Amino acid sequence: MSALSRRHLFSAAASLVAVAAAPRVVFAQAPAAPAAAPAAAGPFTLPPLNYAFNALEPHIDAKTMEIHHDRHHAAYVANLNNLAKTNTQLGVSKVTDILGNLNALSDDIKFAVRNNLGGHANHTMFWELMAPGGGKPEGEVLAAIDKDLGGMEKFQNDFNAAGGRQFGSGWVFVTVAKDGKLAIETRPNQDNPIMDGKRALLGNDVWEHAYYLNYQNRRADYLKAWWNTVNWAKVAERFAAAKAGTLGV
Ligand code: MN3
Repeated sequence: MSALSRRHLFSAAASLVAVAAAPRVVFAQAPAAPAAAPAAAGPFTLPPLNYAFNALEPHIDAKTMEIHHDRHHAAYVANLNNLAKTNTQLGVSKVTDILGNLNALSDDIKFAVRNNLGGHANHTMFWELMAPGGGKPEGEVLAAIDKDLGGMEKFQNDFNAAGGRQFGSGWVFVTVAKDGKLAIETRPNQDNPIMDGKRALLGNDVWEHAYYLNYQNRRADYLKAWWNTVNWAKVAERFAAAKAGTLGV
């Protein structure tokens, strides 16, 4: 081999190394991306958990939290970013506006947006609604629970029963009307009350992926234990925002 071809070979090999190394450099500069679910390029991002995967134990185990957040929720986000490549308005409009007017979407993406943007909204709310240590409702939220839902004990029993009755996958919510009135309502799949002009004050995920590793078929036990994780300070914030008309997802 001549000196010239060796130089060519070396130069070609160096280019290959540079190309192969490029994505790794990008990853190294994005430490916020969870290892199990690299952030897809696009307008939608997976919100980070504000606590460790094991922070809600023994009520929700670390493995369930990790798979639920890093794989299930990440998949909704990745699907949305794929949809946004050819439907750029998706990444521009407010999530609440899109979910509140799904019929404005073209038929070829309506179903996928309903499921994936609904899932993104539901889970974004869900992670924030939980915190280690939980707490107790007080003030205006407690007063509304007493007035509209018959007090904490009846409310929790009715909420758990509604979650238990939801056939297959879905969510159990407390919806809040514009005048602040509360109601317990369920939705199938990843539907969210925004889709029919209401807002969720709080909600629990009763898909099997939310509890099956630890509770298997005992959804009732999961529903009962979940109350130990509820971040009531966040619920109070959502209640005030709902009444002010500024509540996000
Ligand atoms: Mn889920």
